[in-house]
Amino acid sequence: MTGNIDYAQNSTNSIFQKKELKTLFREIAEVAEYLWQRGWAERNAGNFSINVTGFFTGKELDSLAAYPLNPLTKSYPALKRKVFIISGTGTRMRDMAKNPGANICLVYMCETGSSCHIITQTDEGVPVRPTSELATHLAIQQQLVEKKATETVIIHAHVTELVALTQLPAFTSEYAINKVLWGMHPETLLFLPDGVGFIPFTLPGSESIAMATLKGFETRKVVLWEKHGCMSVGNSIAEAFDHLDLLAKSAKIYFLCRSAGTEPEGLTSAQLQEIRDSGVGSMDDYNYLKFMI
Ligand code: 2HA
Ligand code: ZN
Repeated sequence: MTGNIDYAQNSTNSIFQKKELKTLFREIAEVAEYLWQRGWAERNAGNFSINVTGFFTGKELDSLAAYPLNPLTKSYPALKRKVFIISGTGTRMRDMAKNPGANICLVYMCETGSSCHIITQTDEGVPVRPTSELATHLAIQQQLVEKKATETVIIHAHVTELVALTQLPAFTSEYAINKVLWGMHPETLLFLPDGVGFIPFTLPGSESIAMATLKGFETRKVVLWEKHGCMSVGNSIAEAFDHLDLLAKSAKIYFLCRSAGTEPEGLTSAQLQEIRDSGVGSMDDYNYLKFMI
């Protein structure tokens, strides 16, 4: 769906005129382009959700209850009366980059959190349905709300370098995959001191992948799905992307060393400890580094 926003979203024009949404659409477009250019969102791969409840007044929220109701297979009580921008099912990231308004789905969670009102419609008046990974997005969004976390954005992408790493039996444990990712570049440990979660292969779009991912996000900002892709949370869509970009860099360095015919040494335990102890330079976001190898 690459049509013009005003044309493609007739019924929701007034909502889309919100200043905050216009700014957000620019950020979405930028990151969608990165995901597409890096080859991390082939065909209709990749999806995201953003909690945008703060953009709406109580009165505006009330008015959203008039839109068509879509029952959910599970209830998310902590998400009642919350509004989310979620990528539309079957949409392509390369189209999202050109026109987010025509490719996202705006949903308003009902009073009980067991259904959502779908605000966005096509020109034909058909509701734009959310991504197939909706169960995982809502489960994590609920966890973020319950934890009172500052993060509002979740991205799922098929980060090639990370998927490739999970194809290697040597890295199919949280310990091994964190060791190699941290070992390839100091910034990976500095910006992701809690490391990544690792979920053995689970059916995409299923309730079981949602539950397993939820567990991973209890302590991490990124969770890898074996032989499929990854999920990342952030305070902005740019930050969620940055986590994936950083990890991809580490994985790329590993594969470059391997294609040069050698096994990389990796940062040694002493070097990693030195980095943990320092919390230096541009990395002042994390001046305490707690996770030990
Ligand atoms: O959005 O990537 O895992 C399509 C997917 C499902
Ligand atoms: Zn996927």
